[in-house]
Amino acid sequence: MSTNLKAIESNYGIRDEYGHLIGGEWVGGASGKTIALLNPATGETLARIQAGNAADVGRAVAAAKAAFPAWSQSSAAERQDLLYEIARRLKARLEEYAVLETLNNGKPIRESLYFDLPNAIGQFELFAGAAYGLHGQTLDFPDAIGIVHREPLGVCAQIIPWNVPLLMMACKIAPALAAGNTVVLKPAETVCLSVLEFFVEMADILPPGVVNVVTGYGADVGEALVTHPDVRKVAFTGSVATARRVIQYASANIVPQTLELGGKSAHIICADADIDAAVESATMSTVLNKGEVCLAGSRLFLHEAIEEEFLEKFRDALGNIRQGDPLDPATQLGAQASTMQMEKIESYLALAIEEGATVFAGGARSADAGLAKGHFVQPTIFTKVANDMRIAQEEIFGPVTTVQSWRDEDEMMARANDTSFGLAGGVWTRDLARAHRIARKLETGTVWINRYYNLKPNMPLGGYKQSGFGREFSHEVLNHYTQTKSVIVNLDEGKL
Ligand code: TXE
Repeated sequence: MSTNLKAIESNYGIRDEYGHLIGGEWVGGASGKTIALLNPATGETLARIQAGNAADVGRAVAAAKAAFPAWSQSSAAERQDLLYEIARRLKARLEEYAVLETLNNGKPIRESLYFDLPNAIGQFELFAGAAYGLHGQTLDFPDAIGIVHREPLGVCAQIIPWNVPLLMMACKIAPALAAGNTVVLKPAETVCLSVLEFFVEMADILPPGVVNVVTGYGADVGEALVTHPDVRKVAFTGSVATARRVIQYASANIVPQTLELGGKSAHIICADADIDAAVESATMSTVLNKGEVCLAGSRLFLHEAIEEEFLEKFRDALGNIRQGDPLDPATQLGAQASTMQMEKIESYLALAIEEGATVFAGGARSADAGLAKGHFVQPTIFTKVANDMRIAQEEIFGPVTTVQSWRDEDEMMARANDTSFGLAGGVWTRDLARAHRIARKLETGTVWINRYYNLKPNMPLGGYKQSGFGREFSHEVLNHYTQTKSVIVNLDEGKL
């Protein structure tokens, strides 16, 4: 990487204040109130955003509704071209967007550069191609022909979280636009700098009103958006608690929803696993994005034959993790994204002790004086964890892994599946049959065998159970952004 990232940080004109993007214009919010976006590694204010309200949402939905007829009738070639252009713009300024993601979220720059941005670009490229591939089907009957058209839905409300904003934005907007829908996006009120800067470019690329952004708190903007009578689809990524509300809001107007929620994924290590590779994987699974990832393999199941060796190596590996300035290319563990998230993690660190778990590594805020101003947590391993403890059942969303041991595969599988979540899982073994047996039994939307955390733009991603419903990241998502219309043509003129 040739560019000096620090130089980008100082030169990259982050605005003091961002408006809402409505109908192609950046406008102030009706409330006149703003919210500070912070750098969680230092506590400094980076910029301010509008604290939106229902009036702002009303204007944005009206703009998206007005843009829908022309956009939905545009040619696939046109939409493909524009989606590729979006991907090209992301690539052209990849390092700048990566810096913004890191500044506001606290994730290590190496992750923004090599995980978040490439995956976000992949979504636009995938759905640029998909725009052309979208078509209906024909049905043949003895006395009629059926034509099944695929049509877009209309205005889509999309609510995204703060942990991987650019990627969440991409995987929601790209399929919606490819299918001919228009969008009102609500990013998280704590982390959205990269998304807002990117929308400055999007406003340049797309016709006015095709994408709109309203910032603000969930209770003000999110609720107004989901309950708006002109919204035809809701896509939400966030917590189960908020999803319960979103489901209720969306039920008022019978609006279809896709929900991508939390996880508490089992990462299963068998006795015959490649221990060093599995340790590396567990280490990455603990620290990637500071553990603020719904897919994290945060419940580690170690076969008792290798448990001792594994734990020693795992602790050593976490001990060698470089934590610090998220903009430093050598940093592997950054800062938790917000004060709220930091406090949540600290409460779980305390709860683990109350519940009787053993701190095998970490277990506290990072003590290094250089990290005192930011939200830094030591990478943590809890052992002696029972599956019914809250730390084994609830999403901590920090660099914290809980360990359970096992001997009998069936008994372990019962525990692995004994969770309200079902997002992902992993298994490490050299035994092919066992790997597939376990993968088949895991009640989750994704299973990795002998690797973890590998995303492909075209792999369906989504959850079983309370991890949500619907899928993202693949052509399958286009079913959530289109509806079919069956047209039956009579061929037998003498009959009705
Ligand atoms: O989530 P919320 P929070 C989990 C993770 C985390 C916990 C809490 O465990 O610690 O959730 O995070 C918007 N109507 N995940 O409180 O509230 C909100 O403004 C409509 C896992 O930040 O779900 C933001 O834009 N929208 C998850 C988005 O919902 C509302 C990623 C997510 O915030 C709203 C994030 C309302 N009433 C958190 N209230 C994942 N699956 O990756 C809030 N929002």
